Amino acid sequence: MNIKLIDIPKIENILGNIAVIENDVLPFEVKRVYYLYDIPSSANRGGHSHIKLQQVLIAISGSFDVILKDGISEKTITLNKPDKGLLIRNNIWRELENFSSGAVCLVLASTIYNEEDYIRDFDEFLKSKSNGN
Ligand code: T46
Repeated sequence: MNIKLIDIPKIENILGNIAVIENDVLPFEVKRVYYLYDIPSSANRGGHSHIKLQQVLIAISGSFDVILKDGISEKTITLNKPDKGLLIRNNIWRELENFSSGAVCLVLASTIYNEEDYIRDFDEFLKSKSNGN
């Protein structure tokens, strides 16, 4: 599956750590940064794929599960470390669930927001995969 866990370089210190993301850490130029916060533990987010957008998800605080589907296989990745980024390439279905209290999901995205880039229907997603996407 076209996903990867990225190690974010960090400077460790007994007074607290610093994680630094410069352009060479990511395989794309960041065009947008957003974050999900105040998320009820029962929430299911995501439930879509992107046609072109690639992004990296980081659990800046707390933890949550990311369920990934590429039309053939399925993987669940638990994000719970601020120095690990989950790279999700385009044409991968994602669902986010099991948010801990205080979880914050930081997202670094390769494009600005465009609703036309979303596929929000799973059957449509499967159809697009069978068409070679
Ligand atoms: C993803 C997960 C992790 C905007 O207007 N601008 C934005 O940049 C975003 C991200 C969303 N929106 C609007 C669109 C919807 O009306 O906010 C509403 C909720 O967005 P969405 O349903 O896409 O939210 P999530 O949490 O399901 O998904 C978001 C990202 O869209 C998605 O790419 O992977 O976070």
